[in-house]
Amino acid sequence: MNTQTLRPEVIGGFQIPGNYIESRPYGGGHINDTFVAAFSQAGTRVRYIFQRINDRIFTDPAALMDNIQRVTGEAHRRLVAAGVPDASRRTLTVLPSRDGLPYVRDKEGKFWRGYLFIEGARTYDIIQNERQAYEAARAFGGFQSLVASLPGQRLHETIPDFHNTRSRYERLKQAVAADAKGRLAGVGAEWDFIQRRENIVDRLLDLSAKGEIPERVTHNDTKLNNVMIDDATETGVCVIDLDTAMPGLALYDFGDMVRTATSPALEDEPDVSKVRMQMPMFEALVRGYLSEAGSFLNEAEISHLAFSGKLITLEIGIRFFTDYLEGDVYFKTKRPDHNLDRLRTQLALVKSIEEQEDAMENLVREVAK
Ligand code: ADP
Ligand code: GN1
Ligand code: MG
Repeated sequence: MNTQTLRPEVIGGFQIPGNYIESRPYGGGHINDTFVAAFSQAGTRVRYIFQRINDRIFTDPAALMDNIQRVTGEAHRRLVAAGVPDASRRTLTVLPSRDGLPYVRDKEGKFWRGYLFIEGARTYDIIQNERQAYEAARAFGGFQSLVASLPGQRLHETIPDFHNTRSRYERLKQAVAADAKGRLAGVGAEWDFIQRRENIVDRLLDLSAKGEIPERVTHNDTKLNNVMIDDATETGVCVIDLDTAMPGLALYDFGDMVRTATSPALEDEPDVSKVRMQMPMFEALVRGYLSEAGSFLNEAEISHLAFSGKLITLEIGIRFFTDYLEGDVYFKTKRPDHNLDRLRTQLALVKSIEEQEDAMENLVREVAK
């Protein structure tokens, strides 16, 4: 639940024509507080999204919004240049404040941003069919393609070492050693499972250090529910949640799609027997992603697509585990063992991927030919 409300002083700080009608909390993200607000513009009801940026997690919200403005501005320019008629529905549009800034600050100094509301589309927490998997992956690949040659300085790192799996592992080790909430006794099997896989945490970092896989502008949070799917055409219309759009590896983005769009179970499903990597969904992800990204990815990237799914699933499992041991201070939780349930689904998915990894790799080779 949002603990915040959207106050008039915040709404009034944005340049929006017409009259404010109403607002309510919206969406189910783990980090920010999101609201939808309706305005009357000469009799037409128009909606906007407002978000309070979590400044405990994003310590430099102005730099973050600078990234988002640059990325969405570039995407919009490229879409218009390509003759796409509905460019403002294909990328987020940041609302300017009355001072011309990409955010408004409230009385407590908290940062709020506004976006045009993408109408006629929605996000999904569970993948419904192969078509959706294809479309979601195509949209995230398309996003990488749109920002591939972003002009100007390197983007700010809004969270340093965000996908540094080694440092995520080391932080978990510290949380295990501290066992601040006395929770370790109940999760020994999970800790063993992760320790047995320490040998994979450096693999992409090593390839990157050797220059075999390049740094790119990536999204870094390519959950299925961060892409809006059109209600009528079922195409992936717009990639959202750009807080972590920054320098990264293309494989982090593909890996998080495998994590969130191949299993028929929710990320926090308490019954882990429902969790599994479904090959038809994986195939659709590979085809959709390569339809956009195939032209710029190198061979090392393509040959690690299957591996990236396993790695990122393990990495996010490590993060849920760390948060569980530290007392649920990072991810929003709705029940006492919420992070534990999340941890267990991730490990079940890693296991399912391992059981099918050879077949996944063969499939990538076939499709990439
Ligand atoms: P979080 O970082 O908390 O996950 P998101 O940016 O993903 O927040 O937004 C939460 C939800 O709000 C999304 O899943 C989506 O349903 C909705 N949403 C976000 N931005 C828009 C938008 N511009 N238009 C319509 N819906 C949006
Ligand atoms: C968070 O904001 P949201 O819910 O899209 C998290 C991601 C995790 C994800 C796990 C900034 O994403 O890194 O993969 O939860 N975002 C941040 O569901 O930490
Ligand atoms: Mg989100």
